[in-house]
Amino acid sequence: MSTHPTLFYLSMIQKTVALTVTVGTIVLNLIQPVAAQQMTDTDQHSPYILAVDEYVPAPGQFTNKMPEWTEGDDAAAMAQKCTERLAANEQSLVSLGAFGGFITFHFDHSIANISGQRDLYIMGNAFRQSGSSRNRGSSEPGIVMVMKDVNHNQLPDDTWYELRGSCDEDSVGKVIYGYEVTYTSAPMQNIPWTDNQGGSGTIDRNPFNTQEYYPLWLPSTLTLRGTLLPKNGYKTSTSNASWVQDFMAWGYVDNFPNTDKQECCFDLDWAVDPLTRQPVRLDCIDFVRVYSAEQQKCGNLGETSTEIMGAEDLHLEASIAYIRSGIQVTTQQQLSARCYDLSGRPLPMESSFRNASPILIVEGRKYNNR
Ligand SMILES: [Ca+2]
Ligand SMILES: [Ca+2]
Ligand SMILES: [Ca+2]
Repeated sequence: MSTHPTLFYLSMIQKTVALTVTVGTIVLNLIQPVAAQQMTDTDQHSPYILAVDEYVPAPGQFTNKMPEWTEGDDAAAMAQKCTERLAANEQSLVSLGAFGGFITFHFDHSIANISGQRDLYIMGNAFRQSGSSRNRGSSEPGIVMVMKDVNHNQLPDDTWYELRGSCDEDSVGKVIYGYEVTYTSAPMQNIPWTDNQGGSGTIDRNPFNTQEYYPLWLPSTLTLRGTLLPKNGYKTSTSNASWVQDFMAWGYVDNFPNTDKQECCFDLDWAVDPLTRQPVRLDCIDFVRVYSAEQQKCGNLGETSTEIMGAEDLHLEASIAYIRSGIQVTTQQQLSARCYDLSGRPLPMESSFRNASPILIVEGRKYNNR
């Protein structure tokens, strides 16, 4: 788990804001806790990833390599290496390995769910087969999960929701929800796995990547869970080098090329419970997770493993405006129950507040009370 460097979340530490409230001729100096969404204490916000919280790749041919593990690196060091690759639109690749491998990251503000718009752009390294008019080439679909920091502790320890994708609609009966795989370390050998469906297999070594394939900073067995998508890889000839992968129709990371931007953009309206698939209404989110959602091997290409190259809030200004509106509303609501005069006597704030048409000042910004 990484730390949150120099982060200041208005809501998450229950920031205390000094208020000056003028009600008619009465001037009150109040201390009010503000419970709004997450935002760093700066005037300049970035639409790009601020930091990576967790990096738990499954075994794979690019695990320990992208980013590179070096002796002594623990989970926090590996998360920091991912931050260096992804934050501030750096656009270096991070590989998530085989099924279930994941990464969790956050921005310097909550991302609002703007109605009727996609909210989040996530880049991978998918590409279209040259000369093909079909939607196929290299597609290693990863599933997006999102979380709101409901308990305001700056940690991704609340409830994860999944963004549904096209397989929920066009592959009914072929998707396995609640899939679970356990990998076991086998130094410098193929990595064995078993799943909760009675299946088993291996993540195989190849001559192109000669490092250890099991994540070296993690325990020697690793159980990863999620939604398993139907296999999308197949051979186009008898050659083991002729594998391609069909693009899923929509809703996955590392599925379409980044240049097909709309196909790499996600709507928070797609959020569902990961198991029941019941839709969930989210007004904003604080953490994003991407996990590798295939368990397949494609000849010389090896195992399918989602890569991520960065992410972007598609509507930075709208997200910031939403957070600021949350501060205003929450503060006004709390004022009705928490106002006292200068000698400490409770005031019937709600009625006098409305009748006097006061101006509320929060951090130097003025708001009308209507
Ligand atoms: Ca939206
Ligand atoms: Ca939390
Ligand atoms: Ca890829």
